[in-house]
Parts: sequence; structure tokens; C-alpha cells
Amino acid sequence: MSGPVVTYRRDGNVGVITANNPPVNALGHAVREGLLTALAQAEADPAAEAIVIACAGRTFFAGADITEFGKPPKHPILGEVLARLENNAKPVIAALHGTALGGGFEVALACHYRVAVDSAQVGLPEVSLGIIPGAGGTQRLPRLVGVAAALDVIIGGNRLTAGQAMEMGAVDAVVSEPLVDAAVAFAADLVRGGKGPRPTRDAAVTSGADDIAAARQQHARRYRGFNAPFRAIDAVEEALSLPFDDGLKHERALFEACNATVEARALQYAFFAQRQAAKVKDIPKETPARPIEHAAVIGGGTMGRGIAMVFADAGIPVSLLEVSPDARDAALAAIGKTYDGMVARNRVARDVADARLAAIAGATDYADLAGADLVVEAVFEEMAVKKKVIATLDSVVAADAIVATNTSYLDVNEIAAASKHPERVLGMHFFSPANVMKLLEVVRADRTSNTALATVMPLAKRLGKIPVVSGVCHGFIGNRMLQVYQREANRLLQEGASITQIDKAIYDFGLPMGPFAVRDLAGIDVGWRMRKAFGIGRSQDARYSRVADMLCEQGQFGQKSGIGFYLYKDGRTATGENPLVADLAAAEADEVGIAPRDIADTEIVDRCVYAMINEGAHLLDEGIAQRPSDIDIVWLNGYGFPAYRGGPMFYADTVGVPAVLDALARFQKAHGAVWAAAPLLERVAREGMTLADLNT
Ligand code: 3H9
Repeated sequence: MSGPVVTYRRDGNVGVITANNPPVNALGHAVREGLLTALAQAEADPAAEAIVIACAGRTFFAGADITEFGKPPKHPILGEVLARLENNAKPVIAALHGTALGGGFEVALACHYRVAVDSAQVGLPEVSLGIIPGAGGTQRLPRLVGVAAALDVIIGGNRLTAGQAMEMGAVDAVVSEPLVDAAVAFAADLVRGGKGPRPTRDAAVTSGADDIAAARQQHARRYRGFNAPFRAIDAVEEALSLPFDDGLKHERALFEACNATVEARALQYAFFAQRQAAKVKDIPKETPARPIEHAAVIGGGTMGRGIAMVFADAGIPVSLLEVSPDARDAALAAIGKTYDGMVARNRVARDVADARLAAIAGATDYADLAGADLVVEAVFEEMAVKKKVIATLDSVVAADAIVATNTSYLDVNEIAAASKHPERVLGMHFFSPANVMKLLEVVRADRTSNTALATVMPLAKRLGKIPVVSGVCHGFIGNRMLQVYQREANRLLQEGASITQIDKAIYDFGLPMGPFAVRDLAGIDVGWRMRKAFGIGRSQDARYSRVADMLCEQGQFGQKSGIGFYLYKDGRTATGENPLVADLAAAEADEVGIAPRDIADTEIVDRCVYAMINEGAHLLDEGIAQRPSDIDIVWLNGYGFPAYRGGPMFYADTVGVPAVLDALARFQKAHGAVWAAAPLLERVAREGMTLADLNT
């Protein structure tokens, strides 16, 4: 980068400090130093009667530089810069655009006045990084907007629009572009009106003890297992009782303590891992993407409907093809109902929902898809059906249109081979409900072109999804690991643990539900049908558990049939175990010659999680996953792996790969060859590396 990161100039009687640190003006050391130098210039400039702080590029400061968090702090720390701003003898005005987040919003809060363009957003997302605002956010925001609203921003992670921020009192004016001119005019007006500095620290926090208690209670469930959100509440509570400077000191101490936790390392790792996952290692950066202006979805079942909504929600018109007018109308009606539900829950405004629904055109004729730039098939999960659809598209859409299959398990190479243009075919494996779940596995078949991938990866971001590339294998990254996790849960059941014990151990480890409760929720029959179709059973695994299959044979599919592994009332509340499960498991144990025993919760967790880690390492060995962190992104965003543990591969590093290998060896001795360690784990241990070392 050329030129200084912070500059000073004067416009009339207003000094203007501009930071320029692409891409997001993170407040790294050079910026903090530059701000102090520029402030000194502004203070010393006799013609400057007020000071504007602005940023060049796409955004006001988007926060502290997260890459610095693992390193010792370097002075000046942000708090020192902000004290100099707040205590300035000249009025200081922040000019906000883009996303003023974290330390960026804290800069603004330490200024005496704030103006913002309409499109600007502000927020304090620190808890999502395992830390708390560390430069006064917990002390200044409650002083400006009150405790309840401040807690919403700090704990709820809500970003405020400029208008909302103004309504709350965090922004003084919403101004028109050009922003800096408007900020200078605002500053000149202040001077003309004889208005001087207005330090936020001088405002009183009036009340809020009830809001503090309510926040602790309200967030207990959402943040089960997390530390930072509760330390942030502690810090806000101190704003009520402590003098400002003491409050700041306590906040800084809490910030540092939080930043030293595994939770902080895990969440900050995941921040960069998510961005890394969007990059395909061997595709040149300059590979052009194909423009996508119109999409089509084939199949109006649950997945197809959700996928059509994903495009509509992102403002991309989409055609939804069904086999008959009745099926088409039923799909559109179901989508309409989903939008109605979202309106009722205040998730979306009525007019926005209507516009989204209008962006989905029902169709019954392939010819209606002719103009689609991208087609996603979401038809029945059967190879012959999928191949027919893919082959039909050859004569329907342009030769360079992208064709995606939403298969969860089928061989994408075989599906692609049904097309005359296999290079344009890839997998887009959405997770259910497709319009809600963030994860998108992008399945790269052997002949998928660079253009197809270079189109779909950025498209995924436009769709609000988190894309991860997977090679072709049964189940891709996520479901292949899920299978070994479920295998271990089944084996533990055979060996004498109850489903209640297994589910609780996994829940206590941090997943939102245990493996059996999840299967009841999703429908046990889904896996049953898949296993039948693929002929999966005792022939591959002498200890294959037939318990789920036997439940399905009796029509016990889980929540939807009121009985599965558990019994349910009202369709979703479990009232206890289905007694049949323990009986079937005991009979099966007998059959395979296993004597029941007491099993510790730690063994349950280790076996379920280490099985996943080992499978993840196999996926890396086979080149199915690009990097360990991609696997973590899949598990964090598709399967509810606890974010404060960073994902299974990050977790392996926190346990230590040699310790994981020791456990694998023990399990192999006790339970057989499925526990043979992946060569990659052995190499990592032998070479004294961590799995994280493989990410770069
Ligand atoms: C904090 O402020 C603590 C304070 O209380 C102070 C305590 C003392 N640092 O996301 P994008 C990189 S905590 C370093 O693709 P977008 C990112 O890795 C911080 N790097 O763009 C990527 O790099 P690459 C609170 C950062 O337009 C590139 O910039 N703030 C940072 O989709 C582009 O990012 C936050 O948590 C950073 N802070 O979204 C905000 N931010 O090109 C974090 C980004 O090599 N940032 N990078 O892959 C964001 O939420 C989004 O980046 C943002 C832009 C919305 C700003």
C-alpha cells in the first residue's frame, strides 16, 4: 500500500482527518499511531476550530485489526487514542459510512458528535469473536442510548442502521453524500452555534439494573457454554455503578481476560476460516464469473421451495418448475405461507415478502427455464431421475449456463456425465431449511470447470450463504463425517449406554441436540431409505446397528410420527425414551456378542468427536476437503458444532493431535479397524505440527 494510512488537511475552519487502510480500515497499529499524529496536527492548527474523523474507501473503521489479537498489545492501544479524541478541546465529529463496527463504532462513540449517511450501519459484534468491546463500548453506549438498547447491540449483536442509531441517540444526523462535505458543514454549524466538545463520558447512566438481570436470563440459552456475552453484561453493569474511568479499566481487564480464552481463539479463527473457505486453492483469482441474473429450480418439494426462496430473498428472479399445475400451485402456496409466517414474526416487512414471492415464477414446462443462467435441480434423490433432468437441460438452457444438483449423497460425477456439458455441472448442497441454513457445500466434480466454481462461490455470498468446496464422495464433507459420528452413537447404544445418556453427553459438550434427538427431528426414515438404496448394512460392518431400521419398519419415524427413538406429545415435546429402543439394542448386543457395561460420558464424547476428527483427516488425505478449517466451517454452520470449540479440527488441536492419536489407538484395540488413524494425523504428530498449520 502506498501513502500514509492517516492524513490531515483543513477545509475552511474544520480540520479533516482521513484514514485509508483497505480493505475495511481495520484499526491496526499504524492506523492508531496515524490517528494520534493527525490529531496532534489538528490540535496545533490554529485555523481548525473543529475536527472531522472520516475514512476513505468502502467503510468507516470496521473494527480493531483482528489479526493483532493473538499478539501482545502495541501502544498506542485504541483506548489511548479514544481518550485523546474525547478529551479534545475542539469538537470532534465522526463521519460514518459503510459498517462502523466494534472498535470503529467505539471511535465514533468517543467523538463528540456523529453524522452518518443513510446506508451506514453501526454495531458492536465483539462477542461473536469471543471478546467484549475493549475501547469503551460498554461504558459509552449505555450513556448515549440507555442500558436496554445498549445490551441489544452488545449482546444481541444487532447492527443498527443510521436511522435507527439516530432514533436511539447514537447518531446526531443522517446526512447526504458527499459525506465528508456534509460532516464539515455540520462541524462549521456547531462552531457557528458556539457548541463545543460534548464528551460522552459526561452523560449519566440513569437506570438499568432490571435490564441487566433480564439480559442474563434472556441470553442464557442462546449463549450456553459461552463466556464473552456474560462478561459483556458484567461490563455494562459496571457502567451503572462505577465512575467512568474505573468502568473503562474494568472493561479493558475483562476484554483481555476474554481474549485469552480458547473461545476467543476459536471464534477469531472461525472468522478468518469462513473467508478462507470461499477461496478455491487452485483456481486463479482472475477467473471470470458468469453473470447470474435469472435462476431456476427444478422440483417444488421442501428443498426446492427453500432454494427458490434463497434466490428470491437475494433479489434474483427465479423460476420454479413442477410436474403439474397442481404441484406448481401447491409449491407456490407453501412458499407464500412461509413468507406469511415470517411477516407474522416480524422477520420481514409485508411489502418485502410480497416482492420476494413475486420474484418466484411457477412453471410446468422446461421451455420456461430457457433464459436461466443457473439451474438447481432438487428432484427426488434417485440417480435415474436426476440424470434425466440433467440431460433434459442440455436442450433447454444456454450451453454456458451453470447446472447444479442439490443431491446429498449421490455421485455428482455420474450425474454430470448425463450432460453433454459436464464442465458446467456441480453440486450445490443446501441444508434444510434452505432459506435459513447458512452452509452451502459446493461439490466440485472431476470435470467441473473453473468458471462454474468461480461463479458459484461468490454467488453463494450474494445469496447470504457460507460456501465450502467439497470433492465427490458419499455424503461429501458434512454427511460423511455425520455417518461416523452416528456410527459411534449407535455402537455406544449397543454397548450399554442409553440414548438419553448419549444425547445428554453430546448436549453437554455443546451441540444443540444429541445424535438421537436430531434423527427424530429430521426423520429417521431419511437415513433408512438412503441406506436401503445404497445397500448399506451388516455386509459392510458386522456391528451395523439395525435399531433405527427396525423402528422405521414399524412406522416409527421420529417427531413426525409421534414416536421414534423418543416418545412425543404435541408432535415435538419428548416425554421419554421409546421403550422399544433399549430392548432392540439389548437384543442386538446379544446378537453381535457384546456384554453391556457402564460407559462414562467422557468416552461417549471422545468416541463421537474423535471419529469425526479421524474422518475429517481422511477427507483431507483424499483431497475431498481443501483444508482443515473448511471442515470446521461445515460443522459450525451446518451441524451446530459449538462455536466456542472452533469446529472438530480446531478442537483436535486444542486437545493435541498426539493425544487424539493415543485415544484412536485405544479405541482401535477395543473396537476394531474402523479406528485406524488417518495417515494425515500421524504425519501432523510426527512432524510436530498442528492441523491449523495445514490451513495456510
Ligand atoms: C474490535 O473491534 C474490538 C474492539 O472493541 C477494540 C478492542 C481494543 N480485522 O468480510 P469481508 C478482512 S473486534 C482484520 O470479506 P465484506 C477479511 O478477513 C472487531 N481483517 O468483506 C477479508 O480479508 P481477505 C470488530 C479484517 O465486505 C477482508 O477484510 N469488528 C477485519 O463481506 C474483507 O472482509 C468486526 O467484527 C478486521 N476487523 O464485509 C467486523 N474485518 O480479503 C469484522 C475484515 O484477505 N468484519 N477483515 O479474505 C466484518 O464483519 C466484515 O469484514 C465487514 C465487511 C462487514 C466489515
